[in-house]
Amino acid sequence: MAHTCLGRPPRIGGLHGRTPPIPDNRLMAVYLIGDVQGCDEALERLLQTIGFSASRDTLYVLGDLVNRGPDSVGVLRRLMALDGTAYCVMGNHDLHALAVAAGVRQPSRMDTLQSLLEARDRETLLGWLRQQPLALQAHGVLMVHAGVLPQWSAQDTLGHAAELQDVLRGPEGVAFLQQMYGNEPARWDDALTGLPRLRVIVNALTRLRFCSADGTMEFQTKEGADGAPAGYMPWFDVPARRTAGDVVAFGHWSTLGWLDRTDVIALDSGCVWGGCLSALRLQPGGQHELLQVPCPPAQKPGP
Ligand SMILES: [Mn+2]
Repeated sequence: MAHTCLGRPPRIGGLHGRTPPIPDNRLMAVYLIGDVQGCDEALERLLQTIGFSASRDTLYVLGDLVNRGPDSVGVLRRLMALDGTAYCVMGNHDLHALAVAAGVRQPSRMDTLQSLLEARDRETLLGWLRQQPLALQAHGVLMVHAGVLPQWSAQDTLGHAAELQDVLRGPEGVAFLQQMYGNEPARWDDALTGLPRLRVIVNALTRLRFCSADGTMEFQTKEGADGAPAGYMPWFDVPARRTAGDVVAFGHWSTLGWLDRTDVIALDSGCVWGGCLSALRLQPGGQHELLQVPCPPAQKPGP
């Protein structure tokens, strides 16, 4: 599965390797960045390419900061150092890293978390990761790692994310990480409580790709949008989903690639697979600007 950068040709540097000087008087910029997955060298190169200034610009990173790539420690240290400038949401790989570090989950064959687990500042890095939210709304964009269920408004999404976040940050956090894994229940119901409720929330926010018209989630299929199994569709194409009037940005879906619609922005362009790491510069009222750097493959697709 060879990936190419899917977006429009970058206007600054990037693929063509020509980086014109960034004028000092440029206005503050807001960027969304897709799945970094431990590719710190690519993240550093992307920040250089966009002329990122910590004193002027703001970054939003859409989850899966760690794992699969070679340098999760570097990514976490870099983003931690950008406190107040970079804002992150957690993805499934971030939660998996917390579960493995807590000793409640075995590492999987493709994990590259060992250097994080052995880092001298591991508790600081993991403690910081555990504090990251699962949804954010800023600059008119609702940000999650994977998806939003059709029954949820933007306000509901933030509320449900906060419920989960409170558990993860609290004394029950490790117990939840242990019980987090599982695909059931597959459908949201306002009446859900306890673990089943948290399961649906975590699965929607960090793993969702396809669901049915009634919001039943499907987790087997990892193909692009046209690979929907019978009766299912990409979550953002469910008719009358309650966030249809919002802008929702997400990552997680490398086979979907880069997508810029008026209602959804998808930014996982497969960095860790040898695709690109993408930044989207938000242009309020105008066309967003996509900036990408190509990445060496850190993983081969598994069987
Ligand atoms: Mn993911």
